[in-house]
Amino acid sequence: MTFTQSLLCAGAIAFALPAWAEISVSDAYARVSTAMSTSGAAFLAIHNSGPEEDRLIDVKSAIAARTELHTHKADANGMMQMLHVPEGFPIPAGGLHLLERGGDHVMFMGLQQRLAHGDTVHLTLVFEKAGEIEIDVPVDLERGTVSVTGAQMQTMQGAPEGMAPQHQHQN
Ligand SMILES: [Cu+2]
Repeated sequence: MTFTQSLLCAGAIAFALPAWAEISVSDAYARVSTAMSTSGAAFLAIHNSGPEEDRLIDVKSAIAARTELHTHKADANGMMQMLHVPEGFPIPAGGLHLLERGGDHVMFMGLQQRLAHGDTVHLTLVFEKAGEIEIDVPVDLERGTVSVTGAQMQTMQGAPEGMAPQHQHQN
């Protein structure tokens, strides 16, 4: 056993599992609607195996002027609009929260590089309790819309004209 492994074992015995170890991310991918897009989005599933709720409160990346937590909401006319959600999203104890097409998502605004299929986006997720978790997100332009909310959004929205141009990304 190495010195580092000994330290890790000692830590695990002395303390309860730290909050960062209870948060995990799966199925992350990012996309842009066209090769020339100046904005894009990332989607992922966040799992919380701990006994307490946590909250995704911010997100950071170096690839865009602004990286924000967004959601979609229907306005009075049934048009889907994207909104910045500064308070973030709760990750329930022993549960998961999905960031998915047509729903909550990570938004890249003012992309400083073109994103192509197969590229990797480095993303920092900031949690209230778990702190910062860094992940590498593959750009996947071939992923279809499979979620129920995504399908509903397509139906309600009809055409993508409902979105402000600087906000537009394909869902
Ligand atoms: Cu958005």
